[in-house]
Amino acid sequence: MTEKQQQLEAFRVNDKGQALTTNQGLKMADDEHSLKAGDRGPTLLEDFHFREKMTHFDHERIPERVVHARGSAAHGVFETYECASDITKAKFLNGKNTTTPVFVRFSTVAGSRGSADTVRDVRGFATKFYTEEGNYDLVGNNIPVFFIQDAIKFPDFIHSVKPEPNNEIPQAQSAHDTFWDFVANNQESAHTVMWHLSDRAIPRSYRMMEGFGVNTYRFINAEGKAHFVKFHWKPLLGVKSLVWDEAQKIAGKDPDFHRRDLWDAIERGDYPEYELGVQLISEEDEFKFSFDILDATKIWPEEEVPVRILGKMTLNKNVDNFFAETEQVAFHVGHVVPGIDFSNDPLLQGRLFSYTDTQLIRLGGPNFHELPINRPVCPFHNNQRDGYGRHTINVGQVSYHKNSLANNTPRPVPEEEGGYAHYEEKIEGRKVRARSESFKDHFSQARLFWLSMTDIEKKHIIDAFSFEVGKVKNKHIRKQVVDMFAHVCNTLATKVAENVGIEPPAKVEVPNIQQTSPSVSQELNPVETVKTLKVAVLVSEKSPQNLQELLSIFTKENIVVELIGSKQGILQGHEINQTFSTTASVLYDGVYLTTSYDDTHQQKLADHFIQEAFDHFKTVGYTENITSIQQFTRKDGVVKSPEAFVQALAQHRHWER
Ligand code: HDD
Repeated sequence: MTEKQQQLEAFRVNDKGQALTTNQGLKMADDEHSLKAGDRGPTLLEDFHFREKMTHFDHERIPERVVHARGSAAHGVFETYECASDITKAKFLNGKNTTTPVFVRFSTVAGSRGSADTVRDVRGFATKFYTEEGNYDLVGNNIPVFFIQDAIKFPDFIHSVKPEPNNEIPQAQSAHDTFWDFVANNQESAHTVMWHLSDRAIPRSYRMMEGFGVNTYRFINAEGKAHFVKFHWKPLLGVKSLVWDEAQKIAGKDPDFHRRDLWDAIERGDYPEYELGVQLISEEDEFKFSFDILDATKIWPEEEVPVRILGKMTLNKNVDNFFAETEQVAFHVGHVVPGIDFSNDPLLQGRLFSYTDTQLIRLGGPNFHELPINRPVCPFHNNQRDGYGRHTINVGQVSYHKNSLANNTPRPVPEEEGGYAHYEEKIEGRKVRARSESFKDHFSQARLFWLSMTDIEKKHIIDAFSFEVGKVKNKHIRKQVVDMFAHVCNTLATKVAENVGIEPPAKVEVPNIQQTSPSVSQELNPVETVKTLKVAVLVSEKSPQNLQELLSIFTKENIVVELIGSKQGILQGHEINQTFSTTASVLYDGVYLTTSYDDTHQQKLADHFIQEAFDHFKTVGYTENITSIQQFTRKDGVVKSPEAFVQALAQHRHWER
């Protein structure tokens, strides 16, 4: 058990088997009837039990997060592969095999708490490291760049992507006028929009997406030497995505798709794993790049600045209580430890204000650090006192510094002994409301990203543009968007223009980008594994008698299998988990057919199941000489044995169809 789990254990309460009491501990004889003046009479004010129960219920909700409201979280542990003391003195990154408990919350950005998981959106990837030096929060996303450069524009950007204020439509979607109006009028968004329209924005699973710190931070080692740093999480299962049609259907069939996937994987013991890596640029090299390294709309191409892998995080425990843990966890980019500091990235600087500020309203006051999930595992002492919901009973008469009554304690700790001291960066300049000239190139990296895509990735981006801009009602905005993205690629913009019924853009000059950055392409960096992919096996009484043999070929490879039939029950000793009405093809990574169905309606449903898997480029396998499959055979990824199926499944999608 990690230190954090031990700490949480003290707060866990199991109500099972206990007597029902009020919050004052009074056992109650009845919990079903309010106290009334006569059987049919009015309820009495003296019914303290009714009042307490109802009052608590009436106050059960807290404001949802203004962004990233929809999320899901898990506990785990981070372990270093090597000692990184040459670059940072942060103790949790020093030493080999150093372990630190973590809590990670994944999220979508735009939707409300109850919105669907598989919408097109950036995903949040926030990690709290409970280190011995205090909590360190790495609050990142699954896309390495951001829509804006300066935090003062964050409220504008978020207002534009959230449901429109007059009618609160649409939920959890960027495909509407205000978002695209913002994009067209704030062209710094170009690069991130390209990522947002790529497959990155519809991940297959939280377990199969990268994480990025996005902003530029600083690492400082014990000698005081500093590097600029960008953080990366790389999933061991590789980066995989849904296809758009599938994502939309899942939003209806199983709006909890990602949440369920994460939960189920951890319950099965298929613990999600991610490697932590850093890109480093020394202080001397700050100005050696064609982009400004403080600009959050820019990546540091991995080919130019390689990622150094420091360790691995494993998520191995689900929460016990969603509200107490997932909902109440409070992340903040300003929660740092010695060895980690900030850069002057103007987006990061604004974030440093916003996170604590938002917790004050969301968690109802300044004592949210005392909530079990937010407590550091090391002791904390200062002279802060009182406020709503204060738990700590600070004893003694002193709550100020300096003092002699408590021998001048709690005392500041010198830097040499582990006290946090900010990096002494030299700053000069005028006070201005302005943006540096070096932040003004908005299209070079948008084009770099585009040129780095494979053909199928490019097609998906064009399709996504056509969908999103096609949903924009205002023709002028459509035109502006098309004209804007002509600066990335004229062919792209022209195709979108055609699809959305707008005149093609005038030819404009595109940035002179020759190179590509293959590391940004998912397709060029496949991790071909079938581990934990989910397969539907279609069965009936007519299935061959060797079901067990087939299933063990799959389970040996750690494939997750569900049996689908026309009705539930037991077949050859195995439970038929789902029927065509309780599940859907879109919820699986591949389909294996062992039977045809006598009932024509059931056969129709089975055909639809296969057709959808086929249309979504998934692996389809079959054992029998089944006539219904014949239309698909000899197509890529449609295979006739379980062994061939496993092999084809590792590719995940068969785009060549
Ligand atoms: Fe933020 C939440 C990630 C820019 C203001 N942000 C939030 C969460 C993630 C991010 C993952 C959810 C944390 C959780 O699970 O509780 N945010 C990012 C990234 C950004 C970014 C990677 C760009 C580099 N954010 C950003 C800016 C501002 C904020 C520029 C404001 C100046 N973000 C917030 C917030 C939230 C938040 C309003 C809402 C809930 C919360 O903080 O706890 O303060």
